[in-house]
Amino acid sequence: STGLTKRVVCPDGKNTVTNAACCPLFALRDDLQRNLFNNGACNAEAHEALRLTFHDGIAISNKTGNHGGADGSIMIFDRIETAFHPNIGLDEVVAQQKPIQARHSINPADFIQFAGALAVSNCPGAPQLPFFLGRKVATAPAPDGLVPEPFHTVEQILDRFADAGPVGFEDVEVVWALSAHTIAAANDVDPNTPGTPFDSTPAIFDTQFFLETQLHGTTFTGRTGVKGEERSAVRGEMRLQSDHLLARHNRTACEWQSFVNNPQKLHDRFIDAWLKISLLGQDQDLLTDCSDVIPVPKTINVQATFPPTLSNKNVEQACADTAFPTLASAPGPATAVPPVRR
Ligand code: HEB
Ligand code: CA
Repeated sequence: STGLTKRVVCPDGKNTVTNAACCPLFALRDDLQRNLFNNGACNAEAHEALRLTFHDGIAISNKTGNHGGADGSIMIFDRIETAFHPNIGLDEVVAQQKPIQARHSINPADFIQFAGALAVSNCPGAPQLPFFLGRKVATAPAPDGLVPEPFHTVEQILDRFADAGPVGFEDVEVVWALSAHTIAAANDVDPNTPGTPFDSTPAIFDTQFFLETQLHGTTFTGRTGVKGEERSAVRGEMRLQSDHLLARHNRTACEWQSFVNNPQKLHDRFIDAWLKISLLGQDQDLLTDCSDVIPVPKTINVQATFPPTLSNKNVEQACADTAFPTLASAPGPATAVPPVRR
């Protein structure tokens, strides 16, 4: 081997790829960037595209023979699946994405995962996610009950992930996958306060989510007593009960804490966990690696920082093995995190 990868020039005359089968993805990429992601932004639609990859992929169960997974069923049978409670809000996302899928030669299963990988690349600090082309598509909708809910217990959530696919997910992999909530907001948990983010930096793929969920909660941004919600430490932010509990449970707390101020680990593990989700129910060996169509995200150089007025003394230490890292606090008085606007 020469150590060099051969590249082919696509029919468009400007893009090069390692596999010619990936060439049509450039036109799709441009279409998505322009017409869904507001010219390559880490916007609400980008966040939602990532959420959709998870809700399509995770709907597979070892108990019932591993049918489904990342097979596009949530888009093909959208009237059925977007009516499932945990998929609340995804009807709008599918409605936005479907016409774009329809005008390109890509099936819904590949489209969902491609849009998600592209979406993440728009968020500064994110890893470049891999994308594989050639999924087989769903012939039936997924059954209800396979997508985790924010009011589920840690045991329920870990059991569900362990049951997803023939191999399933280990406890630590569930934590890795939840890095996604660093670029996320809730629209429907409390519909009175749409766009309430899970960390103070929903447009940046940083480690603030893991830090901020470990702080003592003091406030609800919207209503009090919403099912699946816990107090957050920062005004304007939402803490899901599931994230709160995973940050504190003895099966997951040390892994959770290990991501705080560790962007390299965040990258490496999120690539692994997300790739696994994106291939659930599929055979990777039958797919074509088109990862080189996904742009390299902008890099960031930030230290994890306690929000203004908060510090190490506000940490609810849950990992028994290792102390929480000592970090600086952002200066000034407490401020509210603004909502993510659509
Ligand atoms: Fe998630 C969001 C839950 C996992 C991604 N989440 C979200 C929400 C909820 C949840 C409730 C909100 C919705 C509304 O809108 O309201 N998750 C959850 C749970 C779990 C999860 C329970 C398990 C534990 N995620 C996850 C994963 C992923 C995700 C794994 C991927 C990978 N999410 C997500 C995102 C978001 C969410 C991206 C955001 C969206 C927006 O922003 O819109
Ligand atoms: Ca963030």
